[in-house]
Amino acid sequence: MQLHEKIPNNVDLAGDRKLLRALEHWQPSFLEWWQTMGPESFQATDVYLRTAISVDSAGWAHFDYVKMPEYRWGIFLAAPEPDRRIGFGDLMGQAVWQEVPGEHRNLLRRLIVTQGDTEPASVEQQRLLGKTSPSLYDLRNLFQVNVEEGRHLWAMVYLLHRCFGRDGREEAEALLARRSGDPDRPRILGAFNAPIDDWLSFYMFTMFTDRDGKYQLVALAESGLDPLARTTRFMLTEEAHHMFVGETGIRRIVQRSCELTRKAGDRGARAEGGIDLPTLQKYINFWYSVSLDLFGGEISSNAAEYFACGLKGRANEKKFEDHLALEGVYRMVVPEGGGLRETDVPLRNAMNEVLRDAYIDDNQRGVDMWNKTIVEHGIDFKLSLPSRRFNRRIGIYADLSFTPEGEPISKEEFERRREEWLPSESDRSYVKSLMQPVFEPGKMANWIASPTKGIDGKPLTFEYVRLA
Ligand code: BYC
Ligand code: FE
Ligand code: FE
Repeated sequence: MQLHEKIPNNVDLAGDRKLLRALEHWQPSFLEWWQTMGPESFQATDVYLRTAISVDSAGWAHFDYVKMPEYRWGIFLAAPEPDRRIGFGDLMGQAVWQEVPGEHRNLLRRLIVTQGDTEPASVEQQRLLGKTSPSLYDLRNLFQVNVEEGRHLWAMVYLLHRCFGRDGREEAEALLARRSGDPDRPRILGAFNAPIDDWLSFYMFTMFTDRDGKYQLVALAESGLDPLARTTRFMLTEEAHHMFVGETGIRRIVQRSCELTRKAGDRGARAEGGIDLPTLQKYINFWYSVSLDLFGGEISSNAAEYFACGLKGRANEKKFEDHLALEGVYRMVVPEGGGLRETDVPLRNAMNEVLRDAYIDDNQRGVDMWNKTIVEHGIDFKLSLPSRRFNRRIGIYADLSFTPEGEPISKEEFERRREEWLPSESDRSYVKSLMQPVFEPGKMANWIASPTKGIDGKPLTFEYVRLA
C-alpha cells in the first residue's frame, strides 16, 4: 500500500510528492518508536478503537477491532473558513497565512515543537499501565487515548515537514528521540516527565493535563497560521474523549470510595480496599499544580509576543471585545517581601494567566460534579482545587511556598507538612498495591465503580480488548 493510502488524510498528500517523501521517511522511525515506547505487551492485541477517517460527523468516528501498530494515523485539518482573517493582535484583520511568514518562523516552530513534544511524551508515560487495568473498558480507553496522542504527533509532524523544510525534518526526528523522564534528553515541559505508573495518576493526568492540552489547542486554534488553526481544531474533537476518561474515571473512584467508606464505617475506605477521599485530594493537589505550570509564567513576554504577532490567541478570542489588548491590564496577586500584593500587569503580558483562568474554571466544574457524588452518598467531605500558588515550579510563585489555601509559608513549614498535602511514598505504594489487572469482560476492580454506559453503544460486558 502507498503511504498516502495508509494514512487517511484530507490534505491531498498524494498530490504533494515532496511532503509525501518526507513523511515516508519519518514513518518507519515513528513505528519503531511506537513499538518500543508504546503500550507494552499489547502490540499484537485486537482493540476496539475509533479511527478518524474524515472530518465530517459521519467519518471521524469509525469503530472496529484494530491492532495498535496497524492503527491508521491520519492527518486531518478542520474545514477551511472562507476569507479567514487574523482575529487579534497587531495584525488583526489581515488575511491568515497558508505558509509560515519568515519573521515568525522561529516562534511558530517553537510553539509547534512544544505542542508536538507532549504527545509522544504522554504515550511514554503511560506505556506500562495496560498491565494493571481495572477493566477491559478502561484498557480500551487507555489505548484509544494513546493512539490519538500518536495521531496528534503526526499532526504536528505534518506541519513541521510542510512548513519548515530541513529544520522541520530535524525537529520531527528529535520528537522521537527525547524520552519522558530521561535526565539526559527529557521531554520539554515539566508534567510530561512525571511518571504515570498507577491508574489514579492516569485519570488525574487525563483530567488535568489533557485539559491543559485542550486550552493550549483552543488558543492555537485562533492562530494566524491557518494550517495550525485547522489541525488543532480537529484535535480538539479527540481531546474531549481524553478528558471524559479522566473526569468520569475520578468520578467512578469517588463513587466507589463513598460506597466503601459507608461499608467500612470508622475503619475508613482503605480497610475495604478503596482509595480514600483524602488520598484523592492529595493526587488532585499534585496533578493540578503540575498542570498549572504548563501554562507558563504569569507575566510572560513570550506570551505577549505570541499574541502581538497573531500566533496564539486567547480561548475563544471572539467572545472578547478588545482584540488588541494594548490598553487593558490584568490584576494579579504577586509575591512581595514574604507577603502578597496586588498589581496591574499589561494585558498582553498576562495572556498565560488569562488562559489559566479559563482552565481553572473548567476544572472547578469537574470538581463540583465529583462533590455532588459525595453529597449523594451522605458523606461529609469536600474535594477542592488548591490555590494556583500551591506547589508551583514555573512562574512568579515558583521559588516560594504556599499552603493549598494560598497562604505564604516558609520552605521549612512546607516540607514539614508536605505529606499532608501531596501523595507520600506510603500513599503511592498503597495506591500501587491496588493495581491488579481485571481482564474479565464486564468486571471492575474493587476500587472503582462501573461506568454508566459502554463505548459506541456497546454493553459494559463487551469484549473491548481481545486478550488471547
Ligand atoms: N516546563 O514565558 P514563559 C497537550 C519555559 S498539553 C518546563 O513563562 P511561555 C497534551 C518556557 O519554555 C499542551 N519549562 O512561558 C496533554 C521558557 O523557556 P525559555 C501542550 C517551561 O513561553 C496531555 C521559560 O520557561 N501545548 O497537548 O509563555 C497529553 C519561560 O517561559 C514550562 C503547549 O504547550 C514548563 N511547564 O509559555 C498529551 C502549547 N513552562 O524560552 C498532550 C505550546 C514554561 O526561557 N507552548 N517553560 O527557554 C506554549 O504555548 C508555551 O511554550 C508555554 C510556555 C505555554 C508552554
Ligand atoms: Fe494530544
Ligand atoms: Fe489528549
